[in-house]
Amino acid sequence: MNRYNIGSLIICLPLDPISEPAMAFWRSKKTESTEPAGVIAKMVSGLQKTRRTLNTDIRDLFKSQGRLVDDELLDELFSKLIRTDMGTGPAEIIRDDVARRLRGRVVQLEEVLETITEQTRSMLAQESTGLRFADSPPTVILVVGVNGSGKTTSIGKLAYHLHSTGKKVVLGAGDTFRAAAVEQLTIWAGRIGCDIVKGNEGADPASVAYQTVERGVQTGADVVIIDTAGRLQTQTNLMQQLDKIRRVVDKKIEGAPHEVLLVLDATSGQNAISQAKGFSEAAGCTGIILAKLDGSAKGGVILPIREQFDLPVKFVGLGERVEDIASFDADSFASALFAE
Ligand SMILES: Nc1nc2c(ncn2[C@@H]2O[C@H](COP(=O)(O)OP(=O)(O)OP(=O)(O)O)[C@@H](O)[C@H]2O)c(=O)[nH]1
Ligand SMILES: [Mg+2]
Repeated sequence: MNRYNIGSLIICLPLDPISEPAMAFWRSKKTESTEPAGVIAKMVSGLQKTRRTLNTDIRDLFKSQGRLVDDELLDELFSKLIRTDMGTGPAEIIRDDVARRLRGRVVQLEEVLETITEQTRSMLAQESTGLRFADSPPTVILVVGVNGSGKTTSIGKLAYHLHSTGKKVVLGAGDTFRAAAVEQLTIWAGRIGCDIVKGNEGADPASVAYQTVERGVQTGADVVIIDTAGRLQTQTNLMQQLDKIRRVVDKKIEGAPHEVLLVLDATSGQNAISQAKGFSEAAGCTGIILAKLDGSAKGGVILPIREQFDLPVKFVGLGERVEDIASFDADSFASALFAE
């Protein structure tokens, strides 16, 4: 049986300090939420920069006595929305929804925010979140993306949380281009206390991947996570290398890898979209980790990603510490984006 949810893994996360107004928003708007408080709090905290841009901008459009929703306001709202890198498509959908519901009325900021949040929530909704675990362990996860997007750090954070919920994890240092990459993953493995399989510098990444899965099987691991070197989606030979890794892993366990997670850097804004385009098919991606949301004022980029690709966002990266990862939840995300 497939299990899709690792929500419990997140519950144990320590909370970041959250501003009282932000939490008050949650208490008033999200009383129906079934999400653990940890996820909500982390989203609110991680989306601080994006929210600050949006809120200051949108708030500026309203006077204390409210404002008439007319073409002028709708145009201004549109230009504020696209500053978060959500792109024109989603910004148009949100603007048109506000027009449909509120045009011709004098409204307060809160009412517009509520409408926008609701629309964003439905645009972000996705069927599956969490990891897709194999019917019988080990579950094999391959992690891919461009240079510096946050692959190795995301692996460390994910492994830490899986490990802390009692899962036995083996890491594979499949980035054999640089000795430093192997070292970086080795440090994470040491910190977590999990097993790691390394090849020599320059070794075939596919053979490291194979050995890692083999180790996972031999040691009764629950999850095997394989790191890969950063590459551009346009580098055909390197994209083929990912294909080889997948084939080799499938030879060891039929149906593996069970997840191919594409790590996108939220600070790269619209570039993240071309990366998703290039990787999603060529690398057979099954989901996205959107890293560095905490450092980005462009968290809105998640909307075109959800709109254009049939790929669920599985996790969001919210910092560099081991606990700075949260499973993606559309409700929490949308509300955190527009929280006051
Ligand atoms: N603020 C913040 N920084 C992050 C996050 N994830 C990764 N980083 C930082 O981004 C930088 C690159 O992260 P890596 O994990 O090394 O990225 P990578 O994709 O493995 O890089 P290559 O292996 O060189 O392709 C590091 O300085 C990380 O600490 C995040 O969620 N938030
Ligand atoms: Mg790396």
